[in-house]
Amino acid sequence: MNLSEELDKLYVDGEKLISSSTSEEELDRNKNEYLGKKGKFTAVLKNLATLSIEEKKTVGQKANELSKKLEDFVSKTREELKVQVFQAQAKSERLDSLRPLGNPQPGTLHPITKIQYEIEDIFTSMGFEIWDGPEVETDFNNFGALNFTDDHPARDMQDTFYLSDGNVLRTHTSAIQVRALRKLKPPFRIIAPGRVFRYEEVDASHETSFYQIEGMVVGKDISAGNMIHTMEVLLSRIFEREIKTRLRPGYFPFVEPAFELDINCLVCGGKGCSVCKHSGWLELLPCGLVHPNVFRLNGLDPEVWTGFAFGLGLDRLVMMRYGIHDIRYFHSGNLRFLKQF
Ligand code: FA5
Repeated sequence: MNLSEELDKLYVDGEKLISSSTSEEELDRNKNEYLGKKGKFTAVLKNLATLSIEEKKTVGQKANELSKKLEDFVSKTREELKVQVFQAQAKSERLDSLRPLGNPQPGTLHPITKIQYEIEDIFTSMGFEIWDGPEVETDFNNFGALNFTDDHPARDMQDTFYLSDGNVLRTHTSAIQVRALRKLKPPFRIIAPGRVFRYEEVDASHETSFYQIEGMVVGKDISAGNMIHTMEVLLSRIFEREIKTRLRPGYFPFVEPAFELDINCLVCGGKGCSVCKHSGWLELLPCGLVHPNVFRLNGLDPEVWTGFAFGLGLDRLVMMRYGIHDIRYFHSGNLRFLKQF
């Protein structure tokens, strides 16, 4: 066999081996056997030295053509292999959208969210609008506009997280009263649920971050009687049973007179426990008639307008509703706790 015939045979054998490859790795190995530095084509070309100049030219050209042709064949085979691998993968990994999921773990609403939604429904059915405000508030909206003067001792009633820019993490949802008073034209009724923050020592009924629902009604001739009636409607609809409450005088710079509405502890039935600090009663719903200074500070005439406001402690209400004996469960992320609701 002369060199030219040898090249023809090499090509045919090479093509055969290459087309038998079943993976890209195998293809690379087979390609190397023929076209690599130590491959069979290179070996043949080393024998060119033994030929005449004329033959060198024709055989050299042929060797170049055939090795180029084999390169093309390798590329074509590589593309075909890719398609085959993809098709096999697509077949074995097919998504069956109708296959049952096995053991799905659906989420549930957090008990605080659930009761918040219930309270929103109760109040919207009484014609209240739902308001919102930011958790980072100005000192003025959180305190100043609510009749807390700069040196007012009541500022210390709520231990405040101050931010370096002079703003505060709101200590109560009463800051949203201010926003409503400045935006809405009376008469109006709003509730404003939200998260509030205080630098407090944590125990069974105190958290550093908890939830309140603010309520405010502004109109003409609004009385303490209207306020107490609204509180009673709320509590009877939330608890769906007879509950004992008591009204005590309270103190807040933004309402006058101010009241504390306490609820007979439903965790211990009034006998005394860690939630009610063994008193049988729990502070739940401070409220009062809007102080004339609050109207003045927010651009309304106290000779014309009257109103009441309240600030419900939502976490504590939820504790009473479900008999939860420690407020720290709410932020615990404990699934066994959360799945009960
Ligand atoms: C206030 O925050 C007033 N802004 C409420 C108010 C609004 C009064 C409108 C009058 C008119 P107080 O600091 O008492 O008040 O908090 C209100 C309620 O939030 C409490 O009755 C209690 O239920 C709840 N609360 C207070 N501190 C905490 C705490 N650290 N953890 C959980 N709940 C709390």
